[in-house]
Amino acid sequence: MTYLSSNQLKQYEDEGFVSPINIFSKDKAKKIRDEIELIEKEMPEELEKSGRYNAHLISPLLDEVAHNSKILNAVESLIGKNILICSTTLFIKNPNEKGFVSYHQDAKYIGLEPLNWVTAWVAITDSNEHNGCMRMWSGSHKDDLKIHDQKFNEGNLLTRGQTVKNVPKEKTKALILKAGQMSLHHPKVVHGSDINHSNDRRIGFVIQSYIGTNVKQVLGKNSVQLARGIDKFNFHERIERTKSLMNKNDLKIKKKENDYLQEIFYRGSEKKGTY
Ligand SMILES: O=C(O)CCC(=O)C(=O)O
Repeated sequence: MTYLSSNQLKQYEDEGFVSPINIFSKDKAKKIRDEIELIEKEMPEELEKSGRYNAHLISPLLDEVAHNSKILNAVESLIGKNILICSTTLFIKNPNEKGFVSYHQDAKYIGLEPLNWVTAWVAITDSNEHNGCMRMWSGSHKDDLKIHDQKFNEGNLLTRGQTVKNVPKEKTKALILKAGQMSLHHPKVVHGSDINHSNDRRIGFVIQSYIGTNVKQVLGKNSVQLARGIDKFNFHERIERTKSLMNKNDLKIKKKENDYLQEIFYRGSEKKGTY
């Protein structure tokens, strides 16, 4: 189940995203939140800054999400049946912080080519206009890649504060999700998100991205996990799935992978941001 319907495929084709898609229950989402918060309590710096990447390598519940068959069925509808998991990111916006995401296109800086890949944004808490859900510029994935300013601005949760100018706000759509739902978005769709004005955290676990086995990393190196199918290309090194929470060896692998990501994200940049 949960292969995308023809209406959902049309939404993706026309708008560059499909949302909302039910994945797991609110109770399951709460258990996942508890596991994230346990890691934060036991290892206060582990998920901070560039540590927010690849938490699925140290958390069995996030690993389960990344390999969830409902998500993979939907992803298969878009990129085919041979699927790799290439990095994940926790996008957390705490209340009383000024975190936002400037409008950008993922394909501009992630280095994955060809664009046979898709990002899954999984809501671990509700995500809505009050707490800073993602907004998508509907249809913008049909255009070329746009010029991005690099702003390194305070509060921006993107590495370099990559920003597309003059986004017509009236053409953007809020992706409102309940905890346990997800959205899928195209590598070229312009999207961003505002500040969290609520008094609770907004947590998104983002598989960024699911890539077809034919996709290369052209800016550096990423290791991957096989999520489904077969990989006859073998472009990437493989990482084992975690078997236990905060396992010492997994923590080392996560660190190594995140160092690779820093090289990709800051390639050619004179300055380095927070993430
Ligand atoms: O979580 C957010 O607000 C933005 C996430 C994002 O930009 C992405 O998933 O590509």
